[in-house]
Amino acid sequence: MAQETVPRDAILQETVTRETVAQDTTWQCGDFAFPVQGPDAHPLVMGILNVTPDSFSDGGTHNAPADALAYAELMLEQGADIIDVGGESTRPGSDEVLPDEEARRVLPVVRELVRRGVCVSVDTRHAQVARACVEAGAAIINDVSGFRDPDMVDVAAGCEAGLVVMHMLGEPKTMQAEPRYDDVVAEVSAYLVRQARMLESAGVAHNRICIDPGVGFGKTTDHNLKLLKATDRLAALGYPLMVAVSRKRFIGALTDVDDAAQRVAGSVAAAAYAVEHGAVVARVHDVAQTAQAFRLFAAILSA
Ligand code: HH2
Repeated sequence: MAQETVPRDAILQETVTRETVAQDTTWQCGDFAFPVQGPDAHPLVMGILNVTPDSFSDGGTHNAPADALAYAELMLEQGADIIDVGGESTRPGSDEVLPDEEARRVLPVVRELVRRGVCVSVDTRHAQVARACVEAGAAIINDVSGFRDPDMVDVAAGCEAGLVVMHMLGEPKTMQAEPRYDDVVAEVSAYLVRQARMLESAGVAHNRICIDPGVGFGKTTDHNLKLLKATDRLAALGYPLMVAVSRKRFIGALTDVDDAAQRVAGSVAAAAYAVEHGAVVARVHDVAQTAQAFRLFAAILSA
C-alpha cells in the first residue's frame, strides 16, 4: 500500500503538528454546512441505505428504488441528517461490483433524494460512480478506500462535495486474512492525515474533509477496540471524525450475538462513547435508537 513508501516518523511528526491546529467550525458538503464545533454543533446521524442484494446486515431489504426511498424517508423522520447510499457491499470477503452495475443501483435513488432536498452521501470506491452521483447532486463522497485512486482524487478536486476518507488495510476480499499493525492507532492516524493532506494539495478545502478509522476494515477485534478507545486522539487530528461501527462483527464477537440486526444496543453504546470522546458523525443502521441516545446525551450535557 502507498503509505509504506512514506517514512513513518515524518508522518507522525506531521500528525502531532496538526493537533495544534484549530478545527474548522463546519463540515462543508456542497450546499450543506454542518456545524461540527461550537454551540450549534450536534452529533450528525448518517443513515445507511444499502441498495445491494448482499450487505452484511440489511442486504436485499430495500433494493427496489421505491422501497429504498421509503426507507430513507423513515430514517429522515427518525432523525437522520444525511443518507448514505451504497450499491456495493464491502463486507469482508466480498467481490467487487462493476461500476456500471453499482451506478445502475444507486443513481435512481440518489437523484430522487436530491430532488427532495436531502443531503445525500454516496458510499463508493469507484470514481465513475462518485462522479455520476455528484453530477446528480450528491453532497458527500464516502470512499472506503480512502481516495487511493487518482481518478477519485480528480473527482473530489473537481467538485464541492464533502469527503469521507476511510482507512482500509488492503481490499475487502482479503483484508481480514491476517491484519497486522505495530501500532494500529499511530498507523491509521498517519494514513488518514496523509490522505487528507494529499486531497488538500489537490485543491480540496480542508473543511470538506471528514476522517474515519474504518472499524472492521482489515482490523481484529482488539484493533477495533484500540481505535475506539483512541477516539479523542483521532478527533484531535484536525478533521471531523466519523464513527462507523454499526452492527459490525466485533460487536457480535464481544457480546455473543450472531444476528447482526440484534447488535443495536452495542452499536448505540459504541457510537455514544465515540461521540462523547469527540466524534461528530455517526454512520448507523438504527437511526431512531441512535438519535434517541444522542438527544439524551445532549440533554445531560446541557443540564
Ligand atoms: N462500513 C461499511 C460501509 N461503508 N463507510 C465508512 N465511512 N465507514 C465504514 O465503517 C463503512 C462504510 C460496511 O457496512 P455496511 O454498509 O452496513 O455493509 P456492506 O458493506 O456489507 O454493505
